[in-house]
Amino acid sequence: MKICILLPVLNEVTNIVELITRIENALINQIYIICIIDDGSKDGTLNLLHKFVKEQRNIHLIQRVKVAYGSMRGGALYDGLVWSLQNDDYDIFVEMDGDLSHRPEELLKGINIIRQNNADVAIASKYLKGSQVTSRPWGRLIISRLCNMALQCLFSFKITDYSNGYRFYNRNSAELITKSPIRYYSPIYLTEVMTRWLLYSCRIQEFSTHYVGRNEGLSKLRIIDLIKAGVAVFHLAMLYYYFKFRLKITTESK
Ligand SMILES: Nc1nc2c(ncn2[C@@H]2O[C@H](COP(=O)(O)OP(=O)(O)OP(=O)(O)O)[C@@H](O)[C@H]2O)c(=O)[nH]1
Ligand SMILES: [Mg+2]
Repeated sequence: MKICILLPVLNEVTNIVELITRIENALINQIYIICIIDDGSKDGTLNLLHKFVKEQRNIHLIQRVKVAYGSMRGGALYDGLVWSLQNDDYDIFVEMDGDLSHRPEELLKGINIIRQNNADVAIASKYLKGSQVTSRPWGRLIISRLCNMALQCLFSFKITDYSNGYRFYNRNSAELITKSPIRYYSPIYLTEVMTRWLLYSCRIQEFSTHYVGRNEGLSKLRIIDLIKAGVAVFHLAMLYYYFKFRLKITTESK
């Protein structure tokens, strides 16, 4: 089975070499590509990435231009996904961050859930028994916990972690993302995609993870991202219940 890892990066010079090396070590004997989407890093990340591409490591680099002030991580993931769906017959898609928060050593754990068809979507959840979160400031821990509780109330209690971007899914679930327009290309993209998977009754399985808070490099998350996310969540909830209602009507009238 062919695996495509979608990796959005912006100014991750201190992390990228270690991350790629650890991914390569974790995926020995697997058929995979790392699709890196950079939005104009200015700290030397791009030089390193060009070097990797020249060395013919399993890397495809997409270079975009950052057009918004806030984080465009969602848009980067989306563009990487569109490229991967159009350019090869990948079976398993992985989303992960470029700041070493998501440990490459857990890649096979998520990949095998999809490979064995135990689920359509697998999520590394920070909030399961057995999970661990280290090096994360208290403030971020509390915000993340509260946001997830609110999202559980709005959408589904089946999911414990809506905000961790360490996710694995099969081709059908990938195609659901590009099937109709996405409204948010900011970090709330993760929640929008999750609502779509819930709407289409994808089989979602979470597994325990060790999340390591960012040690190196600067966070790209701005206060504006949090404000935008708060408004977006209510918009997404309205859309979710509207489409859920429409799907129910269509199914019942068949
Ligand atoms: N291409 C692209 N990548 C981005 C952008 N913003 C963030 N990223 C990347 O997306 C991933 C997640 O971003 P982070 O800044 O770590 O966000 P976070 O994990 O919510 O916040 P921290 O707790 O500070 O780590 C990292 O690999 C970033 O480099 C962006 O605008 N464009
Ligand atoms: Mg991070």
